Amino acid sequence: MHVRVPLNRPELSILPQPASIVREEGYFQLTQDTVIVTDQETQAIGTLLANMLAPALGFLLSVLTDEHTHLPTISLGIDSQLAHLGQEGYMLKVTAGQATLRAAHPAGVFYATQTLRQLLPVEIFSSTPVSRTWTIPAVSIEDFPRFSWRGCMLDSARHFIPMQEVVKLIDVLAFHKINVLHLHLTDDQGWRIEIKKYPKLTEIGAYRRETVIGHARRPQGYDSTPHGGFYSQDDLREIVAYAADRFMTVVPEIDMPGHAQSAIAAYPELGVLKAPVEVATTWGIHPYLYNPTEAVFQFLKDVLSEVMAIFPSTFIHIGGDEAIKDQWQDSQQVQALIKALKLKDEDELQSWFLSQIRTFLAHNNRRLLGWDEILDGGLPSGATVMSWRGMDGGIMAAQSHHDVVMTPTSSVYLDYYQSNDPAEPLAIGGYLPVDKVYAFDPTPTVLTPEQAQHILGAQCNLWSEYVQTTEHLEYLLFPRAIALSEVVWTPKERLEFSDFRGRLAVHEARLASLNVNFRPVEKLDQEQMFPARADLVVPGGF
Ligand code: TNX
Repeated sequence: MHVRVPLNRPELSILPQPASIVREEGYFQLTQDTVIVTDQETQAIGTLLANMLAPALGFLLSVLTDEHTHLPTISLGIDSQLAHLGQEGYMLKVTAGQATLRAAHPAGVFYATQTLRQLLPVEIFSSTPVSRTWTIPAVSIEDFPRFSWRGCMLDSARHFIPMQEVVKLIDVLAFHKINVLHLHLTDDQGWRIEIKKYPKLTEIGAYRRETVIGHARRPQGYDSTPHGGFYSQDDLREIVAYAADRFMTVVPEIDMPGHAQSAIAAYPELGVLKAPVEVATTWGIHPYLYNPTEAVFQFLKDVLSEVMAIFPSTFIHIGGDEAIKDQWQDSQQVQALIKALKLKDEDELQSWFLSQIRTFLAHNNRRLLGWDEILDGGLPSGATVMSWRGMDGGIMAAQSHHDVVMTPTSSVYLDYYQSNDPAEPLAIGGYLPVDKVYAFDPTPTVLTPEQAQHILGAQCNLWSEYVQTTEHLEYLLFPRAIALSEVVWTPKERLEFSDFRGRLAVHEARLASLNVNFRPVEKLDQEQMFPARADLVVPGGF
């Protein structure tokens, strides 16, 4: 008998909500006798599942590739018949006798295991053994994502995010079926990636003398405390491999031609002024730009070569944002170049600059991705746009047949305040409560169906100017990144905030067991008590 159940039934609190889920009768019991049976392509996923369940179970389930077992099984496998569910879709059927996880591709089987974890009692997330009966409700699930780009950006440049936190967040984000981790690795306040050919990038560029205290628009002095750190190439390879095992791509960002002060602090000859400058100690837009010369292009190509050797991602993010052009305007040599190239202005020079980089990346079979300022002065051919200053840049790009990732400040900037509560920790500004993230639709209605195909998906961005601890980082991420995960995974017609809220209330016990800090959902009820704060102005390019 098939029963359509209310979506927010606690035992079926799955985040993000699957495309279709039907509760069947009965339960599967997971015991010491249960075995995980896999085929060759899903063996690693089976092992990962066994390892994820082991701490709470207190025993490690065996992973076998022998199909003729008589034991109760969790069966993982590839089934080409499920090609209609796409690259990442899956089927999960649980009966009293067996849990069957199938997909046309391994990514789908991985996502089925993440759903399975959420069907188990919440104690399964405990890091120490819990003695209880482990039941899984009988269900039929067919599930697939709405978008192929389901991302989250972490800013390791403004405040360094330690290795173990990055690894922890990969686990938590993959658990919510996020499949892109965008790492913002370079900025005015710090260079965070080891480059062997240019050791000073990290020797000098990875450290700043001190940091502004309080909000940069209302500074309260400087803290006289050095801040810094960087990832070695081995660290980054470990991050890439860890993410790949969880079907997540790590997209590196090397910002140019602006947000380059830490690189210029390390090698002043890269800059327009050639004068020494230190790694920035305050936030906001800084004027230091790379000089558009052959030597600087060589430097950038050398850096990108090392980046590409670490990151297999097809997309390489080159920033392109907030490059105010004062230094290019004031430089005779740059102005002469603009003339010689018969360009109209500095915006066209930026477009020309990025076209050089685009060509280099294309020779290496990579694609250039940049913030929407790369539209200024003409979009380099084949470039993909990350639309952050609203949706318009993304709309323009999609209309001219370029791929787009939507990431507008108004819907997905997790550095914004999530509440008007005066007790909230200092943030950059803005107001982005979780329900506003949830209401975000990455596909603008003005696009034709063909143009809408260019919307690869969306991501949330967590800029870290005001984020000094991992607890704070997680507090800003959760639950808003989970709301985003549902926006980009679940079919639009299945999205309903009150239902999400109900499931989230159950889910919080899982997050707590996973040692993840989050803003409790019950606090949402208090929100109307707080008057709108005048200081939560939209920061806009701060
Ligand atoms: C704008 S979003 C920036 C970042 C800041 C952020 C703060 C983007 C491409 N550039 O450099 O950290 O605002 O919200």
